[in-house]
Amino acid sequence: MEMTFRWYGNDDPVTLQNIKQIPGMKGIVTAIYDVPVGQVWSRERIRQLKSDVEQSGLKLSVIESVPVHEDIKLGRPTRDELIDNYIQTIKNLGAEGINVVCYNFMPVFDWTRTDLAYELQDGSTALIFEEEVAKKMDPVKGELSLPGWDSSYSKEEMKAIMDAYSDVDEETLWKNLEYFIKKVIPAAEEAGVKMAIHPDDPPYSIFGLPRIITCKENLERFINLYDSPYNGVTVCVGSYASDPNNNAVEMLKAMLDKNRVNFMHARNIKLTGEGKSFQESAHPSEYGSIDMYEVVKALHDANWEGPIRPDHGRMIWGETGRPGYGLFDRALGATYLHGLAEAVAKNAKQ
Ligand code: DNO
Repeated sequence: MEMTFRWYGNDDPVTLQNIKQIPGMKGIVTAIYDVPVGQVWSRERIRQLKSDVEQSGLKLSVIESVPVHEDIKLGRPTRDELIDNYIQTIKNLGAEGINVVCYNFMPVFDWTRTDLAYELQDGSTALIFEEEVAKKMDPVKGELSLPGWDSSYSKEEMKAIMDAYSDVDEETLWKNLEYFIKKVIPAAEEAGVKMAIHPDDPPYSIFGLPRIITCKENLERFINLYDSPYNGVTVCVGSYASDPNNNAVEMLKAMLDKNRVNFMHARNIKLTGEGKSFQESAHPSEYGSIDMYEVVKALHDANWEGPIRPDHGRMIWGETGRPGYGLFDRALGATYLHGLAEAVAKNAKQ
């Protein structure tokens, strides 16, 4: 595995030098954040990003994300032009030597939590999701402030986009995803860029919106939309495990068997036992519901060599910053994963 770390660009309070100093760190996961969704990323901008990263001695390993315009997810007539732009961005990334792109197909909201700074017993704060609280939230009333979605929607725009989705059920979303995949993957193959769809987080419908990248069966359906290793997945074990019906390790193994794991997100969550509610926890197995040893072992047993990153961290030691994306707890997560990998590899040789 190649250990990587997400970096939000030159405005990120976590610097490339901070990241470089984390033991075992090899690569950066980042994106161009100021090109509006739907427009082409120029080769020049990609080259600039790559050179910024490489100056730190790290590699630009993964783009997370090239976002998919809502019109594509909605299947609107404008989608063809937007898909052409998407393909051009993928070609430009490939031409600049970038080989993995993470994206998602979640309507309107990316990852969603009900509290971004819930105080755990040890005084650290974590991201949590409480099913009952989420059920009472109404995005149209402007009640949400979440890190993963575009807060630039005005109240009216939010209402319009939520209304637009009232006609889109899961099957329609599948059709729109298939349309996108069948155009994008052949171009990605040619460009040498492995696509890696991120799970819906949490992996079930929220606010009445359809969500489809959610469970083992749907992952199988997804990879069968287009049979190619370039049509792969990001296995985010924390996202999948937040549905108590999922076995994230089994899902990972199934995707490894099919050679479709193009990117790994490794973080832990603790199901609280109240429906689908969960709290994000420190990475080690003893704090959460996921056995991280089994995750790393599955990757080792499959001789998997792709990029992996620790995912959300808690806020510890007084750090403030972007929810889930501070330096300290993610760095601890990375060294923990690195340690597990060394132990699993050495043990296998004995
Ligand atoms: C959350 C992230 C997601 C992910 C996108 C991929 O922390 O894992 O926001 O980047 O869903 O498109």
